[in-house]
Parts: sequence; C-alpha cells; structure tokens
Amino acid sequence: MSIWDFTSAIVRRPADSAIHGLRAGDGPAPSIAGLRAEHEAYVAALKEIGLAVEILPPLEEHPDSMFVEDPALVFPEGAIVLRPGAPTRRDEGALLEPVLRRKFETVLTLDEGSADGGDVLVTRERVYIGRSNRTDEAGARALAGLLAELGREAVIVATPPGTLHLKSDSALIDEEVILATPALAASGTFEGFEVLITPEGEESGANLVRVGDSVLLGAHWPKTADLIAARGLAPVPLPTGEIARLDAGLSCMSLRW
Ligand code: CIR
Repeated sequence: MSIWDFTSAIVRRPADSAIHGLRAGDGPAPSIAGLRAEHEAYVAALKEIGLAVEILPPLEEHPDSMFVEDPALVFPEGAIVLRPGAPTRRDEGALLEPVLRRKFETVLTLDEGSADGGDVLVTRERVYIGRSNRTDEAGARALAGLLAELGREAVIVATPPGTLHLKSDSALIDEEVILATPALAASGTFEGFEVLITPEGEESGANLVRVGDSVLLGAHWPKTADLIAARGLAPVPLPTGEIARLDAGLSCMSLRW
C-alpha cells in the first residue's frame, strides 16, 4: 500500500469569519462565497477520488479553522494533536481532539513549544519538520519525540525565510520525488530525493496534494499540471484564488489517512 492510498479525510466548513483569517500581506480579503465554493470543490474532488469525507461544522470563533491540517497530524498508526504557532489558532488542536479520538485508538498531544501541520512533510522513510514562524525549535523537538512513539523517524529542517510553512514550498509527488520552490530546493533539505523545481511563475503551485494517483493542484498552474501528468499522475485542477488570499493552499484543507 502506498502512502497516498487514503480512504478517509476530515475537513471543516469555512465559518463566516474565515474572511478575517490570518494573512501576511495586505492584499484584498477573500469573499465568503468564494471560500465556500473553493471548499466545496475540494470536498467534491476528495469524494470523487473515493475518500470518505467527514465534514465538521464551521467555528465562528476560529477564522482559520477550515485549515484543519495545521492543528493535527494523522497516520494509519495514530494521530497527534498539535499546538499551532499563531496565538489565534492555538485552541484549534483541542477542538479537533474529540473528533480524532473517535477515529484513532492512539492520539498523542504536543504539549511543548508550537508546531503547525503545514510544516510537516511525510515521506515513506521519515517525517520532515520545518522550523518556521509557526513551528519553533521546542515544538519541533517535542514533535519528533511523539513521532518516534508512532515509529516514525523525524528530521528538523529550515523553512526558507518569508515562507509560511514548509509545505507552502514543497510536496511529495512520488516516493522519491519532491516538488519544491527554487528557494527550498537550493537549501539542500531534500538530499537523496529527485527534486523537481516549480515551473517559473508557478512557485505557489508547490502546495499540491497527491491522493491515490490523482494530484489536486491550483487551476491556475498549467505548467505544474503538465509536469504532474508527465509523471503519469492525474492532475485535478481546483480553484484556489480565494484561499490563496489567506496564504493557504490545498494540502491544508484536509487531514487524510
Ligand atoms: C494561517 O495563516 O494560518 C492561515 N490563514 C492559512 C493556513 C494555511 N495552512 C497551511 O498552509 N498548512
């Protein structure tokens, strides 16, 4: 079984407050209709691929809670409740915990430092944890300890300056193949992998997500879609213009296992 043979996913509907989610720049805010439409298209794509998707209700008090990948990690062998680094997101882990306990026998909890799931890239051999503005050294080390409890080896790496999360700049597209932005590729983080560089002008397309032999990616990255197709995978282009206004991409809208 490959690491992309997911059967289940958890997502959370965007709250009305999602338009006030965190964003580093001062560009226009997204529209709620746009966020909902992108979320619905994403859920439909996961279902079409065959996943059983549990859709959690919106949380008005938590504008960024539709990005469920940041407060938790899930593996076939168990889940980890994280401590997101942004103060406004800190409680999102605790809110997901009861859901995870229903689905996983083993649920571990990070209780030191901070770590966001967006900074965690899982490969067959090891788990890469990117230090970032959201994931600090204490959180990364404690998380590596929890991953060891699940039998997973972790390595702590640097995320390029100005990048929100490690996976804003990278994705695993095959067992030994990583798609990365030029900045992350140049860091040498993924030595031993074949590293494909994002096509020029499509750096934000690095945040894509493989599910089975399909790859969900932003509809406005045609050269990236060609690159994926050339690897024998099926690109599934999805609208991402509104979530991009919240610095988000496709991996962060679900937990998959
Ligand atoms: C945030 O800044 O936390 C949200 N507006 C976006 C989170 C995106 N998550 C991700 O890339 N894993």
